[in-house]
Amino acid sequence: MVDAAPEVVASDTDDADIERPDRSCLHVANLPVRPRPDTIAEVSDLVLLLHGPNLNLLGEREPHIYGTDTLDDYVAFATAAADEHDLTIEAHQSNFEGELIQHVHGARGRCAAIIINPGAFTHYAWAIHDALAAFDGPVVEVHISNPNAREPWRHTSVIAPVATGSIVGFGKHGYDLAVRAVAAKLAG
Ligand code: DHK
Repeated sequence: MVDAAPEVVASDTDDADIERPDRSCLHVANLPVRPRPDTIAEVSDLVLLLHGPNLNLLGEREPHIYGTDTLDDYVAFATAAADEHDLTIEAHQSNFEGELIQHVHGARGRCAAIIINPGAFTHYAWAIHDALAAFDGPVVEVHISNPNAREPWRHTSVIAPVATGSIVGFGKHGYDLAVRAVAAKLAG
């Protein structure tokens, strides 16, 4: 549930007789209000689980970093956790930014939450950032490794600012934690 926007009232210490322009746009309460994030949760148990580029190679790719579990294993971890919370995982992987964006768009009004490991798109894909910003519901960013402990270019996430929260560095346990975080958020 979104907290009510704090009321901000412009201070008014000048001469009351001076004609002023309409300053209502400075009033935070006048900003458009996005639908409550839990609106869809009331009718859907679907959680979209998205994986970005190269994550189809999990199990073969740099196992010293990403381990030996396959993408199917990760989806299975998430599904097992979701079962415990009466949630349903819908999983997709793509190496294409536009395809991931289409999945995010397709989740609008249909899925209760999104869990996303955007792969390297994490670090520069502003279009995924914007797509997620247009989704009303919890968004959890997950990374198998801890990007902050790796090369400097991985230290920036353009996804984090539009995520409800980020879980990094816990390998497969991150997916379990992500589902639990979503369940807790949806429960209010
Ligand atoms: C996966 C990737 O493919 C990288 O590009 C990210 C992330 C980290 C992960 O740890 O899951 O930098």
